[in-house]
Amino acid sequence: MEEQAHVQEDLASLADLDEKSLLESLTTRFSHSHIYTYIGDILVAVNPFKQLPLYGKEVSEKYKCHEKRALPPHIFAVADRAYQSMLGRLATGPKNQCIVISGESGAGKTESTKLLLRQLMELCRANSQLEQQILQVNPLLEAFGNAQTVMNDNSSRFGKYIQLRFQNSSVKGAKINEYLLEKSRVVHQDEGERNFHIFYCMLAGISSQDKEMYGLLDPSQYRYLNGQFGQGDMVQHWSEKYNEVSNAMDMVGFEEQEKVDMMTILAGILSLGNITFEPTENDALKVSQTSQGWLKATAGQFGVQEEDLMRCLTCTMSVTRGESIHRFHNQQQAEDARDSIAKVVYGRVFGWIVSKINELLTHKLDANVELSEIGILDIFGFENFSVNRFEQLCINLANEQLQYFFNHHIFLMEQNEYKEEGIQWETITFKDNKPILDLFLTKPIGILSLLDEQSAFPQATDGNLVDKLNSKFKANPHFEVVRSHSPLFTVVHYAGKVQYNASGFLEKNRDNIPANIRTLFINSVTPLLSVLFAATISRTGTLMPRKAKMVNFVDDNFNSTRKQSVGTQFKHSLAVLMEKMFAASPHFVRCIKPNGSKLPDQVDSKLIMDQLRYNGLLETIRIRREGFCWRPTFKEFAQRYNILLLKPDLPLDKESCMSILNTTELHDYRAVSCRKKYLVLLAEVKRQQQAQREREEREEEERRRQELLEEEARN
Ligand code: AOV
Ligand code: MG
Repeated sequence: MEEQAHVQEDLASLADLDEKSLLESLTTRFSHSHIYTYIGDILVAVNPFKQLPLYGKEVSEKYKCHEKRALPPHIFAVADRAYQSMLGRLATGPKNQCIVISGESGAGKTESTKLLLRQLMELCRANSQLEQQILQVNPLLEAFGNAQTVMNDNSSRFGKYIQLRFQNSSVKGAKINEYLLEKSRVVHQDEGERNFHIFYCMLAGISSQDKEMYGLLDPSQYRYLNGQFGQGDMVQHWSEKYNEVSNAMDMVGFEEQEKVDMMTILAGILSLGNITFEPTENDALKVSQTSQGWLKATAGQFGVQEEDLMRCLTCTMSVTRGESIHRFHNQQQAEDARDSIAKVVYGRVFGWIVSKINELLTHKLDANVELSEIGILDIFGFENFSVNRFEQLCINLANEQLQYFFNHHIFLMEQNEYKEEGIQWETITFKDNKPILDLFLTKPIGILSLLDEQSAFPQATDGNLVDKLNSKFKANPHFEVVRSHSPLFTVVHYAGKVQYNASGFLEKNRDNIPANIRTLFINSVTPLLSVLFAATISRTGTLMPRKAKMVNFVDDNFNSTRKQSVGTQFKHSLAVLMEKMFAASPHFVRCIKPNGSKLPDQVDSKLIMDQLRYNGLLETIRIRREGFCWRPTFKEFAQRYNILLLKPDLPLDKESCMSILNTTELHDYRAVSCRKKYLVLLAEVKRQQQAQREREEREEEERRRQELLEEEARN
């Protein structure tokens, strides 16, 4: 039986598929190092947390233009299918392809993305400068957008959609959309976590001469790094990474001056973090005596006047009826101002890197040539922490949207299978999460529009927002009111209930930069900084849809007259993404984390089961079980039930099956032999069998209990 299970490569063809058999098959296969398994056309990938000899040159060659079922399940097979489908060599469907990779933190999404990219480059035999550039995009983005977290040493702190553009069979360009960079990490990291990789790379990798030029000091000095750096091997590791990143930048096409500017700005962020404040004699606030040096350093690194920087930190200026009013900060406000400058600068550097990559990788595209596309989506999975903030709300909304997309796809897939077998499609319901999407997105009274409405009132508080939500949605089955002094509310997501804490929602949704800070940076003598602030960019600016083929940073990304809220932009970018995805042929990769300790060869069944539920695989199975769920072959069926006819030597064919079925009371079956030689039975049969089994078990238990009682009575 065990031998059987681990060779079963497509679990959708298991005769008897349920939650338990799914889990068992996956874990048995995993214990034999078969980390990849199909469920129909979905690839399930269980993270091995060790290097397996699965990705070498020969394997890569083998998976070029192969027959789907001829080779074991593999991530390269997904690349091949997408590529062949794009070229129209496989079944019909839209030419554009999208590969959706999902799974929780540390499940292996980013590794899968890299393997897919690599194989796609092999498939189109690019071997050009462009191929090298495309392959360098990931290390570059990872340096600036990934960080060590408790869940994953190389955790992506942003979502991305990479689109490869092809003309016939050869790649001509690439474009990246990034989603929701976790900027707050720049100024604060939780226990056991780190800042973005690039800071450590820079400190370990830059020569001491250059460090002096950038004004970089010993890593232990910097508050934003939490005093954490590492020694020996660690420093060696970061230093090698730095060379990698530096090479990647050269390869993609960044100019030397841009690199220097970027590093100087990052050094400025580190210095800024060390500025502290103290009260003056007359109750105002000033930069503390001990951090005057840091103020000077920061101003130098940002290329701004020390005076101007200080003013931005210690007071807010607003213009009312042509009069400018200065309001002095208290200690907390000054610290907030400092941190928000660090966040906005980092966010813009990241946004700029993405735009620059896009510009460099699309500028050769000819607007008059028709291109087809393969997109790869590597996006954060569903999150449910002890405290869930605005970021979790956005992430979970994205996951609802993807779940909706997924549901539609598997539902259609099942329907097609019925069609192919010539079976009448009966009404099978599926857990449609549209009502939850509506709760978020409906106008004028979805969660996001109410959030915008409240954000527009300068006086509104997060508490007001929650009151509004409570009064509008108290009757909504996907919303729950929380009785508490804190601004809490609960959303019943497809993957379970999540309680959100609305503290900071309005602020984060507005994401305003005070006018004086913008002016400060526009006047910077560092060219890159002044470009970064020359116009309004949203933090998700690179997500905005664009018609232009050439991506010009200033004109394209920064040009927005009316600033949109973060929620609205995110909603918009999701809508654009969905539109693209619905118009493409989808491929799904579901990544599974086998244990919570990042260890090889360890399996935590409950953890896996939870993930199967979150990522919709259990729902896939449920849909199947509601329909013709048991799909034995004629041979299997005849072997199992020939006893009913008392003819053990019955030929194992369709006719025998029909005779067997005629002797039973069953009606809900279809015998089909056109494609897969299935004999299909309806769920009802299974239910009857299950009920019978349960009855027998109960009787057996009752009998044992009686025996025990009698025994006790005898003693
Ligand atoms: P994620 O992208 O899904 O998490 P990663 O792709 O970064 O997860 O994988 C986490 C770690 O698991 C990697 O750094 C590798 O050590 C290991 N790993 C993943 N896939 C493989 C594989 N196929 N073979 C060997 N090791 C692997 V996150 O970005 O945190 O949501 O936010
Ligand atoms: Mg990742």
